[in-house]
Amino acid sequence: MATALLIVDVQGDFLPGGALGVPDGDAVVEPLGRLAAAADLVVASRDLHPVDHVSFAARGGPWPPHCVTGTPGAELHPAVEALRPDRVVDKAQSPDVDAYSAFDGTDLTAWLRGRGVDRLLVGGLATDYCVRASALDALAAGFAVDVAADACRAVDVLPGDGDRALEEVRDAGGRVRSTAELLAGDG
Ligand code: VGL
Ligand code: ZN
Repeated sequence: MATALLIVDVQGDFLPGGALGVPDGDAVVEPLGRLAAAADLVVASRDLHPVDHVSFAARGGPWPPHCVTGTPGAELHPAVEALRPDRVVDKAQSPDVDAYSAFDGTDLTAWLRGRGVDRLLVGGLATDYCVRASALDALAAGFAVDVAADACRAVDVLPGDGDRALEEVRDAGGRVRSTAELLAGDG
């Protein structure tokens, strides 16, 4: 069986200086590169919204406009592009529906199963939203899940949101490890 790295939403608007920049968000890129080299497959997800998306403040949603299709903020970090992901999975493209999980409304489960994947390493942005939702959905779908804590960063709208998200992943049967631990193969 195979292990895939899932790189969650490492896009311009979630990086420092972006519309919804995650503090220190660019720090995830280096550990993700090391994990990619150790994984059998690499999948990158993208949050990809139409201009009138329901999650935007103009429609009463919680967020400023971000990751609008065709804008630089929607593009993957160049270092993630350079990893040449085996699959890029887009989500939350419908104007009236939001989706935090890379599995929500996509064919990702079937795509992974079709390639013999039984285990996912997960990192990216943001810990408390799309990493959390993707890891929980992966566990619910029956994959073994290791979140690389140092390869994630949180929005932390409320202080501690990121840590609480990792605790939820643990409670659901996932593991939270450092990139170094995952590469050493312990735990
Ligand atoms: C995300 C907020 C809004 C994420 C996406 O990728 O974590 N966060 N849309
Ligand atoms: Zn979004």
